[in-house]
Amino acid sequence: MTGLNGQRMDANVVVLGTDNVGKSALIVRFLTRRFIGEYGDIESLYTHNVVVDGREQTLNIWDAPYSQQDLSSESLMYEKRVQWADGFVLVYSVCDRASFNAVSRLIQIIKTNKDILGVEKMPIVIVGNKRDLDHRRTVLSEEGSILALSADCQFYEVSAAENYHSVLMVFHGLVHRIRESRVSVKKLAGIKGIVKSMSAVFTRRRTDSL
Ligand SMILES: Nc1nc2c(ncn2[C@@H]2O[C@H](COP(=O)(O)OP(=O)(O)OP(=O)(O)O)[C@@H](O)[C@H]2O)c(=O)[nH]1
Ligand SMILES: [Mg+2]
Repeated sequence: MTGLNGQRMDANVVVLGTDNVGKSALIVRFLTRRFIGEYGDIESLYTHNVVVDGREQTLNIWDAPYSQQDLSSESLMYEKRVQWADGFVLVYSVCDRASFNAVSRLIQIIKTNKDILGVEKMPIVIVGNKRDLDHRRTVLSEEGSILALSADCQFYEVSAAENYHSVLMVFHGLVHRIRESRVSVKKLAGIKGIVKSMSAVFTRRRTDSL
């Protein structure tokens, strides 16, 4: 879908993370404001409209159960997903250290793939879910912040089970990032255009003086 000025109005979001971290819970909370407890493992694609900074935004959200995420970088399925995406939500559980480690690996894979595609800065939001289970916490908030800082991503700790607002912030944050990245892609294209026309001027001068 494109807007009046040719700008795309929708954005594709992929939600990734290991088994049982609450990816589906997070998405369903965002879409319905509710927490229903059990979500099954059906791969789903949702479309949802949000208003961010007074502007409407259509989000296409891909929920892939971990069992169906083949994240080896050679896999065709994975490549398709990265190419389709305008932004990522990477979810771990604050009570699951392995799920946190997996997020670091995902960031590396996404960045490598998007570099190949020539994307400057990929919009990524890191989410530490299940913050209500503080007594079972094995990943500190600070660890999430440090990872986000070092990878230039946004970071939120949330509880899909207990809170709607923080989940809303995750998706709003991602929309901000996606809009920023579109502006910078445009700017880059603009700069390339200027460089091209300038070098055309210089080339002409050189031939003129011959
Ligand atoms: N206490 C608590 N439990 C949660 C939270 N979010 C999800 N859960 C529970 O964690 C379990 C897994 O949630 P899902 O949303 O199915 O996890 P998933 O990441 O989609 O898992 P797969 O689809 O199997 O990859 C469910 O039993 C949820 O009820 C949370 O914020 N707090
Ligand atoms: Mg799921």
